[in-house]
Amino acid sequence: MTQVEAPAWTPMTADERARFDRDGFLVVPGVLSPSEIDIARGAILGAFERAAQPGGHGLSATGSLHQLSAVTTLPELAFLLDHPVAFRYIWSLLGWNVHVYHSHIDVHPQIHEKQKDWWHWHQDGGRQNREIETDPRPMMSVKLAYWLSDVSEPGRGNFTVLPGSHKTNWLPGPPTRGVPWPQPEGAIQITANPGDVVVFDRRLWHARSDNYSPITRVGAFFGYTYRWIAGRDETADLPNRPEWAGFSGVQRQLLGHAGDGSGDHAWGHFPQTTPLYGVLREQGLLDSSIPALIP
Ligand SMILES: O=C(O)CCC(=O)C(=O)O
Repeated sequence: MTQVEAPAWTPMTADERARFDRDGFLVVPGVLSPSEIDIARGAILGAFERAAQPGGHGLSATGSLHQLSAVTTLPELAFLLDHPVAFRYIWSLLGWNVHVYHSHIDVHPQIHEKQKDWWHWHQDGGRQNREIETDPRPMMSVKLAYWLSDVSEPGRGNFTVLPGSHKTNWLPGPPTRGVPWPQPEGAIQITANPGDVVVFDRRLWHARSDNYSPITRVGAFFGYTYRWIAGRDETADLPNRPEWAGFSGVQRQLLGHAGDGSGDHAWGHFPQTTPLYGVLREQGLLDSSIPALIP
C-alpha cells in the first residue's frame, strides 16, 4: 500500500510555524480519515495480539507493547510515513534531505495496579543531548505521534509535555529515575482524538504517562531527521519484502533507501535523485526562504 487517500501537499502555515517555535509542538486535529484510522489501528492491534503469542515480540510486565521499526513490523503503516496532512510539517521544518530514523508502535492497555514512580521525562536523540555543546542545542529532528485511540481526557496514558521547554537543555529531575519526584511545573497531558497527530520538536521535554483508564491506548510514532544522521530503525531487509513494490519513492527514501546508498547521497549532494526533492520541486514547494528547502 502507498497512500490510502491523497490530499494535496501544502506547507505549514506561518501561524503554525510561530506556535511550533514558541511551544515546541502542535496538535493537529483530524489528520486521518475514519478508514485510515481503522487500517492503522487494526494493524497495530493485530501486532499486539501476535506479540503476546509464544515466540512473539513479547509484552511488558503491565501487558503493553512498545515495538520499534513501525513499517518493518507492519508494512501496511507505510502510508503514515508521508501522509500529506502530517508530513507537511516534516518537510516544512526539516526540508527534503530527511529519513525516519526511529519509529515505534505502542499499545498500552489499562494498568490495574499503581506503578512505582519512574521519571520518564526526556528529550529525544540520545547522545545528541550529551555530545552537542550548544545551548540551546539544535532541533535536528521532529516526531509525529499518530493517535489511534481516544485520549481526549487526561488519565488515559496521554502524551505529557512541558510546553516551551524545547530550548532548555536541562530539566531539574531526580538523582536516578526511580526516585519519586514531582512532575515539572507547567507540564500538561495532551488530549487528542483518534486520527489527531502531535508534531513535536525532539528537544521538547516529554514523557509517557500511565494508563489507568479502561481505554487501551494505541499510537504510532515516527521520528524524522536528516539523512546524514544514522537511522536506528531496522529497515535493511525491507527491499526484499513483497510490499516494497507498492512503496513510493518518497516512502523508500524515508525508510533509508534513496539514491546509491552512498554517504555522499545521504549528505544531500544529489537532490535530483532524492525522491522528496523531486516531489517538492514538481509541486512548486521549494520555498527558498527556508534554508532546508534550498538544493
Ligand atoms: O508514548 C508516549 O507518550 C511518549 C513517547 C516518547 O517518549 C517518545 O516518542 O519519545
